Parts: sequence; structure tokens; C-alpha cells
Amino acid sequence: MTERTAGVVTAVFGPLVRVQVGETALVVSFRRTLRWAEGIVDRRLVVGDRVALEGKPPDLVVTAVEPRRTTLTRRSPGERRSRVIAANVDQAVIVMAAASPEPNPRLLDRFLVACHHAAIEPVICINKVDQGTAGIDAWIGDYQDAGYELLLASARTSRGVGCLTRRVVGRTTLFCGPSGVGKSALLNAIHPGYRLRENSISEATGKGRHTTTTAQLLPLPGSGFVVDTPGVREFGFWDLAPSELQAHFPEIARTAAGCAFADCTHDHEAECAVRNAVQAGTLSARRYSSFLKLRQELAATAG
Ligand SMILES: Nc1nc2c(ncn2[C@@H]2O[C@H](COP(=O)(O)OP(=O)(O)OP(=O)(O)O)[C@@H](O)[C@H]2O)c(=O)[nH]1
Ligand SMILES: [Mg+2]
Ligand SMILES: [Zn+2]
Repeated sequence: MTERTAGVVTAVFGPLVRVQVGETALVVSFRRTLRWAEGIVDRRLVVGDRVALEGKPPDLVVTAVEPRRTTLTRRSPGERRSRVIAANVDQAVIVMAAASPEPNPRLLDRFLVACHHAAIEPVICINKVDQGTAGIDAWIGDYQDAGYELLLASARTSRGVGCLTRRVVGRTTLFCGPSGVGKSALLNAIHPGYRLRENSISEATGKGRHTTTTAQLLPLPGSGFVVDTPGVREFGFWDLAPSELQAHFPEIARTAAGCAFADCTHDHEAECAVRNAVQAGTLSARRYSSFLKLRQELAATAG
């Protein structure tokens, strides 16, 4: 009988993958005819995939892929197909910088929708609060009102790092956000042993330079994993119908229960609880407008 070993994919380099098998990291190849568990649509190995390997260590080869508990997918501008960023992630820490690069709440909204859609719990992390919070003060409360967990952090001063560390223990947590916000810096602060490359060039231009170029899964000391990912500028959706979007804006979904029509679109109907709440100032006008814009975009790309 062939020996079978279980592992988890921690990095993908074209025809080779790095796999964590117990305490050992191995770089191995995979069979051309991989056995994919039923339900896996995107048949490319990604970080977080649970796999079976055959052979005798260290000459192992990946032969099968287990079902994916969760898949976080995105579509880049100009790409027809969506691609899976990571599999089997439990939660995502969406990182924005307080100041540089300038925070982008619209992009944050997209990440949040993608997490909801993938049933991955989101945590919003504002890093670089050592540079002040003037750039987020006007809108960050909207997310706390909506019920999102918010963490203020600074990889530089270690503020919030203890909190973040407790949050990731024992789970698989993906760190995502634009380039240059300090995802790798935060992970290095959580565990200096990672020695992840951080952008060392002057931040004078405020532009990210994509220091991290591939996603990698890193075992945490103790238990759990974190995923460091390259920064993204855009986050496109794939299989999301315009009518599904509301469910992914929790505060709008809650308020919509009070609309006169069950299928209220919240843009013209009378007795619309959502528009009333925006007018009364109890629902964020900015989140509402972000919702309408995203829904328009989904309607334009549908079909
Ligand atoms: N002032 C300040 N600078 C920080 C902080 N965290 C990170 N930086 C700096 O921000 C720059 C970018 O940090 P990275 O960790 O490389 O950012 P990243 O999000 O991993 O970027 P990509 O890998 O390109 O996606 C580096 O020069 C860090 O030193 C912080 O809390 N405060
Ligand atoms: Mg990085
Ligand atoms: Zn309505």
C-alpha cells in the first residue's frame, strides 16, 4: 500500500508547492491528475488547501485535494475569470493605514462584502495609528455602528499587537488590504520569527510598491496560521447577484426589515426604512451610497 500523508499548502510557485507536513515544510510537486474533492470549481492549488501526499518523505508528491471549507475569491480588472486567493480561511484582517497610503473606505466595503459572501469573519484593522487618526475619524464610526470589529494598531509602536495576536491564535487568518499598509509589518510584530520582507523605501510618494508578491501561509507559534498576501488596488466580485448585495451590508439588511415592500430597492420606493434612516442620520450616507454604487456595478457586469 502507498503511504499517505496529510499536509497544508503554504505557498504556490508554479509547478511546485510548499507544503507543511506536521512541523516540516517541504517543497514538492503535484500530480498532473490531482484528485479534486467534489465541489471544487477553481482547480488550481492555493494556499490553505488541505492535501494528501504520497511517497516516502522527503520524496512526496501531492495527489489529492480535500474539500475547501471556505474560498475567498476575487476578480482583477481585465480578468475574465475569478481566482481563489486562499482556501480554508476562518477570518480576514482587512488592513488599512490611518494615513499613508491614504485609507480607502470604498475598497474596505468591497473586502467586507467579499468576506461576507465567502462566510469569512472580517476584522477591520487600522494600522499606523502612530501617524494620527485624522484620516479615518470622519468615517470609521460607520463600521463600528454596523457591528464590525475594529482594531487600531501600529506595527511601529506595537499598539494593538497583543490584541491582534490573541485574535489570530488557533485560527486561520488572512491579512489583506492595499499595498504599503503594513500587513507584513503587523505579521512580523505578531511573530518576529517570520522575517517577512517589508517595504523599506521612503514612503514619500505614498504609493505602495508591492513588497509581498505571493500569498503565503505561515504557521503561528502554538496553533493556527496566518496568510500574508500581496496588496491589491481593486477588488472585483464574480458570482454575486445585485439582489444578494444587501445581505452583505449588515446595517442596511437590518434596517430594510422596516421597508414597506419586501423587495424594496431602497432607491425610490415610498416608506423606505433605509432612505428614511439615511435622512435621519441613523444610517451612514456614505455606506448607503457605497451600497448603491456597488449594486449598480454588479448589475452592469451581470449576465
Ligand atoms: N509609521 C508606521 N509605518 C509603518 C507601520 N507599519 C508598517 N509601516 C511601514 O509601512 C511600509 C509598508 O509596510 P509593509 O509591511 O511592507 O506593507 P504591506 O502591506 O505588507 O505591503 P505589500 O507587501 O506591498 O502589500 C514599511 O515601510 C513599514 O515600515 C506603522 O505602524 N507605522
Ligand atoms: Mg507585504
Ligand atoms: Zn427600502
